[in-house]
Amino acid sequence: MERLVFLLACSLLLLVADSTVSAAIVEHTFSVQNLTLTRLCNRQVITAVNGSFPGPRIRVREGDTLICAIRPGSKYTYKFKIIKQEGTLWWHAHASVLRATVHGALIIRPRTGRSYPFPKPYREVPILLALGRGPNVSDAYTINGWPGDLYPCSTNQMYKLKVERGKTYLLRIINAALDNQLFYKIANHNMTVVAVDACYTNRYVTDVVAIAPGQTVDVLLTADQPMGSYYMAARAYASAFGIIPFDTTTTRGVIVYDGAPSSTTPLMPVLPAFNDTPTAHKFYSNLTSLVGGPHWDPVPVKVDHKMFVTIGLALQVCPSNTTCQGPVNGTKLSAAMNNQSFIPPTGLSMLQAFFFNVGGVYSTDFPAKPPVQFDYTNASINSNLPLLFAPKGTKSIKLKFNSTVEMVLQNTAILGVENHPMHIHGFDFHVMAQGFENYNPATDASKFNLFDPQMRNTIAVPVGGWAVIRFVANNPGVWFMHCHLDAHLLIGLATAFVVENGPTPETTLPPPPADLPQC
Ligand SMILES: *[C@@H]1O[C@H](CO)[C@@H](O)[C@H](O)[C@H]1NC(C)=O
Ligand SMILES: *[C@@H]1O[C@H](CO)[C@@H](O)[C@H](O)[C@H]1NC(C)=O
Ligand SMILES: *[C@@H]1O[C@H](CO)[C@@H](O)[C@H](O)[C@H]1NC(C)=O
Ligand SMILES: *[C@@H]1O[C@H](CO)[C@@H](O)[C@H](O)[C@H]1NC(C)=O
Ligand SMILES: *[C@@H]1O[C@H](CO)[C@@H](O)[C@H](O)[C@H]1NC(C)=O
Ligand SMILES: *[C@@H]1O[C@H](CO)[C@@H](O)[C@H](O)[C@H]1NC(C)=O
Ligand SMILES: *[C@@H]1O[C@H](CO)[C@@H](O)[C@H](O)[C@H]1NC(C)=O
Ligand SMILES: *[C@@H]1O[C@H](CO)[C@@H](O)[C@H](O)[C@H]1NC(C)=O
Ligand SMILES: *[C@@H]1O[C@H](CO)[C@@H](O)[C@H](O)[C@H]1NC(C)=O
Ligand SMILES: *[C@@H]1O[C@H](CO)[C@@H](O)[C@H](O)[C@H]1NC(C)=O
Ligand SMILES: [Cu+2]
Repeated sequence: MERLVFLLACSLLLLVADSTVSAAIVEHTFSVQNLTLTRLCNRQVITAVNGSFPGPRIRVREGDTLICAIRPGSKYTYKFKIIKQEGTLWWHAHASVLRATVHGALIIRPRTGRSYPFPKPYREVPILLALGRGPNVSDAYTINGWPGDLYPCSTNQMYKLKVERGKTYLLRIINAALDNQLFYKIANHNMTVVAVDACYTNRYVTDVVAIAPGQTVDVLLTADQPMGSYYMAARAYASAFGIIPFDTTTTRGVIVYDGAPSSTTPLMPVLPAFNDTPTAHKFYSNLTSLVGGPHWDPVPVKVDHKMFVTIGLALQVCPSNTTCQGPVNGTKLSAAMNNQSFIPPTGLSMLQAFFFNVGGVYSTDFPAKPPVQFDYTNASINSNLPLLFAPKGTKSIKLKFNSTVEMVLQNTAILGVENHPMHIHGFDFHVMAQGFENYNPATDASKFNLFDPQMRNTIAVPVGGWAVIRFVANNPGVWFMHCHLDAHLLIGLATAFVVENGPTPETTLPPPPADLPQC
């Protein structure tokens, strides 16, 4: 377990050397152990941190340095500088099988002296949505580790939140499931979204939240309904409904008003249908950023790198002496961006290769557009498509420090359309516009929101559609970009940005910690 690499909160934390620690230093020890749980009528052994599922909640403030040790007394520690603003992130194990259970909330508080740009909530409540068990089609979803009473043997295995009538709560919702986007709803209550992916939004009132793996959504919930109890519930948003099997169960927890008679039967929200793309799209596309709010960045106007990137599935030819029965005989499933299917290097990491200037680990020739143009979202031109067989490689995108990237992410219909939640490490990006079918620069560029586009680190690209993002490459290093559906990440739906150093010490990648474990 020493070699388990924790990717703390995925993105905007910087692994730093000892010399650069700052503000408060928060130390945490993670003890990775087997945990025996009784869930869904069975005793199950899972890998968990500190004997709890989800793992322990970590609280820090903006600017703190977080030091994590895997197992008490371990000589391997990981130091992270919290460069991210206040908000909700999550920490998790890197290996996918472990990530299903080795994860927890990471709550970043405003630094002392700064308040929230919304009314101070009475209490904060993390809502961690996850799988009951992974990594294949799971048995159950869970809310804060509990499946809820719709599952067998689970009447008392339900997350319960007691609230005081009239008070406002900040729910920090995290989707930690490996492969499922989710709809989340609370009976008879609206929610007011105030942040997504730890970026403030204009307040947005909704009765349903759509959330992709890797995303977080912070909502204010006011207990303003009659005394009683109300279910909160989550189930899948399956954009490839009918093509890809998924867990169709529903997890629920209950919100109980303090003083409500214990005999009341909770009200159940009506969840959207699994394939309710209009509801998901409405939520995903209606959000806007809080202009002028803490940590807000204006939209970069001048673009240095324009990229058009297709995202979707592909096939890989199997060696002739193996039996391989993918969607087409003799092949197995793959996934690609611009006809390139990513394989991570097995030896030296890309970041180390970049820092020590070691060649042969990755190349920097990831194409800026697909090799051919075609009707990307037309399902009838499918099996004979030119991008069907994508070569495997470790191709990255080299960026000058401080240059601005604009990337059109275009879903393809190769083997079926699907909403892919694309995640970039190291940067928040502006979501300029999103839509269905093929991106058309002549008509769609005029739809760009140049004033208050939502900022995110994971964009759920509309199924059979596109999204345009912009960001400034002001964070030197090697940053992974990948689909946050684990099944797609594992078969190559990824690439990486290699961002050159800037002119000053603060804009130069620090050396790796001396005690960085060798994998
Ligand atoms: C995990 O448990 C250890 C030992 O009991 C404790 O010192 C540590 O603070 C716990 N870690 C977290 C992150 O809560
Ligand atoms: C944890 O459980 C796995 C599988 O059940 C077993 O192989 C392993 O030895 C256990 N590890 C410890 C430390 O008990
Ligand atoms: C997941 O599914 C794959 C393919 O169907 C199978 O080979 C594998 O054993 C399954 N893993 C688990 C943990 O059930
Ligand atoms: C939720 O908000 C909608 C739209 O603003 C409103 O029509 C509805 O009455 C609200 N519902 C509750 C329970 O407050
Ligand atoms: C919100 O979504 C609906 C449905 O997709 C759309 O008609 C409307 O224009 C959107 N509003 C904003 C402000 O984005
Ligand atoms: C298939 O052929 C390759 C190359 O000749 C060889 O390395 C591999 O062991 C063979 N695999 C099987 C399953 O026979
Ligand atoms: C798949 O291909 C193999 C080898 O070419 C062949 O023996 C087998 O019958 C094929 N299976 C199907 C379902 O077509
Ligand atoms: C999709 O492609 C087929 C085959 O080229 C074509 O006949 C059809 O018109 C296309 N559909 C649309 C909506 O363009
Ligand atoms: C995609 O890559 C494959 C494998 O290298 C190649 O055969 C194919 O021509 C490429 N597609 C296009 C459109 O260039
Ligand atoms: C990055 O670019 C911005 C805007 O073009 C400029 O204001 C800033 O000074 C640049 N930063 C560095 C370190 O070059
Ligand atoms: Cu995907």
